[in-house]
Parts: sequence; C-alpha cells; structure tokens
Amino acid sequence: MLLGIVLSVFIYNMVDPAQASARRQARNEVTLREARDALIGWSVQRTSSAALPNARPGELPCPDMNGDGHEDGSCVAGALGRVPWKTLGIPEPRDEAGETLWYSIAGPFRIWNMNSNVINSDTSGNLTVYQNSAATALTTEAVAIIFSAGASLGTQKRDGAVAPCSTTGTSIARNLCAANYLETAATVNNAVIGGPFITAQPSNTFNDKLLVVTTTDLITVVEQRVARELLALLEAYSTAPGKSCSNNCYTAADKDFTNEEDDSAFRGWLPLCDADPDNWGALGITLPAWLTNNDWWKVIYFAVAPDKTENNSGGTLTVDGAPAHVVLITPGPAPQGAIRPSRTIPRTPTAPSQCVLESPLDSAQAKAYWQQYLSPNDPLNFDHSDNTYATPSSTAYARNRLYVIRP
Ligand SMILES: [Ca+2]
Ligand SMILES: [Ca+2]
Ligand SMILES: [Ca+2]
Ligand SMILES: [Ca+2]
Repeated sequence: MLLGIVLSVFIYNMVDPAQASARRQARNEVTLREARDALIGWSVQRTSSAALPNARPGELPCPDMNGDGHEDGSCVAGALGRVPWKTLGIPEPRDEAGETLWYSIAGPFRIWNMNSNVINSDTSGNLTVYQNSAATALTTEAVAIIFSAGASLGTQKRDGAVAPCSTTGTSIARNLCAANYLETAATVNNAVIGGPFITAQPSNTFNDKLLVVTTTDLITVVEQRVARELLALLEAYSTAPGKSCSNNCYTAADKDFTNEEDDSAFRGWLPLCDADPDNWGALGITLPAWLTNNDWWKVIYFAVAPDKTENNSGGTLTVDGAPAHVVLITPGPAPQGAIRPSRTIPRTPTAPSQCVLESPLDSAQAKAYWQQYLSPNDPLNFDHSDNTYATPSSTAYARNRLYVIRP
C-alpha cells in the first residue's frame, strides 16, 4: 500500500508539475509562518529576571550571523542573518531549496543593551518593504522580515570559503554572506543591511520570498500579555491583607499624567509609581522591572469603580451595562506614521520608573491625550467622562481591546 502511495504521488507530481510546485510553495509559506510565530512567541514571554534584568516583552532576538543557530549577542539595526532557531527552540527552519531562513530585525525592537528606548504600544518598527517596485511600499514599519532565500542564482556561491561580502563590506565565509542568498528586484537589494527590502515575482535573477512581521502582528500579542499581568497585579492589590481600606479596594486612578494616584479619580492612568491608599511595595507587591521601565502606564487606559476605591462611594462602574470593578483598555499599535502623545509629552524627571513631579495635564489635556488612544467608534469609552464603558466594536486585529475585572 505504501509503495502504491509513493508511486501515485510520484506519478501525480510527474503529470502535474504545477500542482507539485504549488504544494512546495505552500510548505514554504508554512515554514515562514512557523518562524514568525516562534519569534513572536519568544518576544511575548520575555521577562526581567536576575540574570536578564532589562529583558522585556516585545523585544526580538538578534539574527544568527555566525551560523551556529543562536542569536548573536548584539546586532545593528536592520542586521541580516539566519533565524536563530536554537534560541527560539524550534527545528531548523529550511525553505523549499533547503536553505535556513534569513531574518532582519528593526532597531527599535532589539534588546536593551543595544536599544534602551522603551518598548510598548507606541513603539513601531521602521523597516521598509516594497512590493514589486520601489514606488509601492507594503509597509514602512516592519518589526522584522523573514526571508526564504531559495536556490542560488547567478554568481551566488554558498560554500564556506572566505571571500569579500558586499553585505558586510568585509571578507567572510560565503555561506554567511547575505548577498549569496538574497537578490535585487526593481533596483532594491534585499542583501543590504537595514533595507529597504522588496517582495516581487520570481524571475531568473530574483527568487526571495518574504514574510513581513508588522508592528501590529507583534504589539497586539504583547499587549495581551501585559494586560493580563496588570489584571493580576490589580487583583493582588485588591486582596492584599493589611490594606488601608475595608472594602477590598483598588487604587484610584492617576488623572493628570503624574503616575501618582489622585484621590477620587476613577479613570485615566494606572498609578504604577504611587498607588493609594497603599503603594504597591507596602502591600508586598513587586512590579516587574520591565513594566515600569517601558512606560506601559502611559499607554494602557485604567478605570476603577468608585465604590471599589478607598472612598467606597461615588457610584459603580459598568461595562456593556453590567457591573465591573476595573477596566483596562489596550490601545493597539499607533496607526502607520502616527506619533501618539506618550512619545511627545516631555516629562520630568525622565527616568522611566519615577513619578512625574512637574507639569501635570489639566482635565482637557488628559481627555485629549486619551482620545489619541481610544477609538471614536466606541463613544462610551471615548468620552473619558463617566463610569460607563463598552467592549470595543471593531473586529480589526489592530484595535482597542478591553479587559475587565467583574464582581
Ligand atoms: Ca549566532
Ligand atoms: Ca534568493
Ligand atoms: Ca496624579
Ligand atoms: Ca464612558
């Protein structure tokens, strides 16, 4: 029977090479997607620890530039190397020509020792990918690109001999030189560090296949992890023994972008720097270093039921008409090209984990701030003026998402 299957597959491929080619392409696309999912999975679970005090969700591993399967400890923005499959813990990802997938990383998503800028919902990738011609940009905000290099073309040589490499401008082993794997289409050369890159129809001189990892692909999943951790911290706050309230209260909100709680404030920022009636540390709650170091408090909306604060009065909170204790709204990535206010409002002091001591926003400025993050299609949320909220109406992948603690 096995022989029969083998024979029929063989004959099938012989009589229909177009279908066989389509199947190889489909397998190639699956391999690319699996590598993308592994990169995103690695990134989402990054967390600070004693060994890696600055590790944070959202950062990506450097490409593997020396061919050992492991990420190289440092990399330039837009570096070109293999997918670091050993670091990701996946089988070696090979394309339809048997080549290990290549990978380029956007500077803003590199790890802390090369990139001490924050990574949160307002961080965008900055790699450009063209489609068919340099006139049409597929995106200018890719966080990573995964390449299937395909079989060698033209003068490409892939042995281990050391030779000049146009990608690095140095002499390296030919099988580590991107120019021996990636080509030019419509004057755009995929073997140039930092790009721009191009996806185009295969030809005699070009056979690269690209999978673009967008800011939305990565940020959407990272936000979900961050929101879950914030909910757990808020639950821990509510149930902590010895708190200075008798109603399992939560902290009230920060209404003016100081990162400090304001009494009787029920919506705005989550005061990670100074909660009230008790601060986090006083309740034995340790905030993860990555959370404070990456300014997540600036981009995630927080609302709390007035009767679940130390006041124990002032009304209830509702989501979709039903009672709630706490609401978080993650904004989703900024629309392409948009710079949202967490990145533009100057603050003093500038250390990310410190309270902001000067220049609080007034109520109109606070509303304008949040209206850059909340969708106007959800008027119950967008109003930023009462204790009623609703599940966001959009079904887009990049969108506001609402998280709630119910009674
Ligand atoms: Ca390596
Ligand atoms: Ca190629
Ligand atoms: Ca405040
Ligand atoms: Ca409302």
